[in-house]
Amino acid sequence: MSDHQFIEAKLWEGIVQYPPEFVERYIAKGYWQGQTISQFFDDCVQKYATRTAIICADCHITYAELAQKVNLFAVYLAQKGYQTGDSVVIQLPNIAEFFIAYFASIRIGMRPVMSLPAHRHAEVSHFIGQTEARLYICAEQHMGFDYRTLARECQSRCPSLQQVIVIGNAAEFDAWPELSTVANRYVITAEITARHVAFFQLSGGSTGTPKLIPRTHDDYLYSVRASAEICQLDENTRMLMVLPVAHNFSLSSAGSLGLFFAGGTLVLAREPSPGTCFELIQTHKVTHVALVPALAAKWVEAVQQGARNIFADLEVVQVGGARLPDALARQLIEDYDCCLQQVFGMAEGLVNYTRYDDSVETIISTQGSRISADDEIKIVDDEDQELPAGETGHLLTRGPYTIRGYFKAEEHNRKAFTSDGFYRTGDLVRMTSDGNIIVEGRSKDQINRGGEKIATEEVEQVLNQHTQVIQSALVAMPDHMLGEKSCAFIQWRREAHDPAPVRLNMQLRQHVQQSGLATFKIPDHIEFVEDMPYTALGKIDKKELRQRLIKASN
Ligand code: AMP
Ligand code: DBH
Repeated sequence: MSDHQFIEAKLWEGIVQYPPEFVERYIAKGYWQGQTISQFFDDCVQKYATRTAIICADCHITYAELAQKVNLFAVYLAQKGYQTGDSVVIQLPNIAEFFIAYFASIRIGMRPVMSLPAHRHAEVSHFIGQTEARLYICAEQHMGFDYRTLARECQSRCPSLQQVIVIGNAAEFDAWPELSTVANRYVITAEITARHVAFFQLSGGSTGTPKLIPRTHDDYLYSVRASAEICQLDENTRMLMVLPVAHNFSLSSAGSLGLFFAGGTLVLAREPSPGTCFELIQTHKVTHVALVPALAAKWVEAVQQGARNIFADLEVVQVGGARLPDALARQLIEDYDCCLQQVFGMAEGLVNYTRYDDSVETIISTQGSRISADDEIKIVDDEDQELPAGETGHLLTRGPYTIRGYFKAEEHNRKAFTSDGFYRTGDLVRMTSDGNIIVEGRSKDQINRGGEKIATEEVEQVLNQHTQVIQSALVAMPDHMLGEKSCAFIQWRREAHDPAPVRLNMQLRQHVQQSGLATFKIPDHIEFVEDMPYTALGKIDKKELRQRLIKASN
């Protein structure tokens, strides 16, 4: 096999490709333009060179300066011996280095994995293991957590990992390189096409481990360009980035990439508190911000308590990631003069937006309509039969920027996709006569904790490993701020030296934390039960458990 064939084979390993007839169609319709993310970035830089791309703390970076840094970091990576097809896990807070690392690694054909700051060693080592990542890039600390401890854990578990780059005090690891000392050489752009996988997004998923989502240059950039247009971003847009930069919403709906496409300025917030963010909005005359409902509720609370009504200052406030309660939507629009846009999306692909010229009622009560006329949407019953218009059912989708399979997950893919390539979103929705989607619930076994997704099975597996747990069931518990929190029902084993459930309660939380799962996966509440309720099929009846919680909260 030649070198080229070898790399080609490696690039497609574990990836489900789009069937040829769809490739042809998406190209013919102009959705897939054959542009790589590196070429896209170069175009942005050429168009907007002297404009400010990023504001991070006191640092203002123009597009040209960003390009220079990206180029130097790409040279550094190439000199370290990284090659096309190598993976890198990037786990950074909202700082400019995220974009340098992202664009530079893509430039040399590496495939970044978009880890979130909340992930811990269980998730990060899984990402490294799945992609055989050679490099992990993190910050020394963020929100009181020391990522070097996480790096040590991953190093001991992941044989593929060769280098860790730490921004800040690197301890025994490599410091982020002083880019001014890197020789300014021309990097040979990787020989990849726009059809190749550019990077891996992540999904909350609903089974064991978070799933890796392979996104190609072509499909991702289509969603970015189309989103920038729908959101009407331009050179005067000043977008505050509050949610984690790596999240699909933040990156592409329309997000930072949409913003760069339009030539606007990105203002990075290190943390999402109203104190920090309201000041940034005022200082930098921010026009756009994207929030999850829980954060929107927190900001409303701050305004109610006397903070300036920031919602009226902004041109657009996007809310997505979890169902925005109609009442909060109405409050934002009617009481706070907010120009609201609902966004219902998924890292697997499909994104829906309410449009600026939709009626107020549409914006309040729906999650918007699809980006593309070629986003195929089916609403089906339990037997995959399409339902009559207006009825609630399972949302299936296929389209020019929706994946055909998770990375290296053959078995899971058979369940998560239909045989003709529709992605089973796990969302229960209905569609209004004018094509807007209303999210009514979900059929996947997942908890949406203020936009952070918890696959219940992943946490249950960990809980079940505790010696005093006979079995466990994690279910959603209504919460007025986060929408949902998690409650673990535990059937427990009484032992001779029985610690009271109070102690066991604490032990179980510690147990989940020590297993290295993201902190948001630690159960918010634990209920001890003598036995579980069962369905007719003998499975734990989670519906009944959820109902108990709702009853208890009334
Ligand atoms: P993920 O697959 O992890 O990227 O998460 C995407 C999921 O988040 C969707 O399938 C929905 O369950 C949920 N989601 C995202 N946006 C919204 C929204 N605006 N309303 C309700 N649920 C949402
Ligand atoms: O929740 C999500 O994953 C999400 C929400 C809004 C998303 O991926 C997106 C927009 O692109």
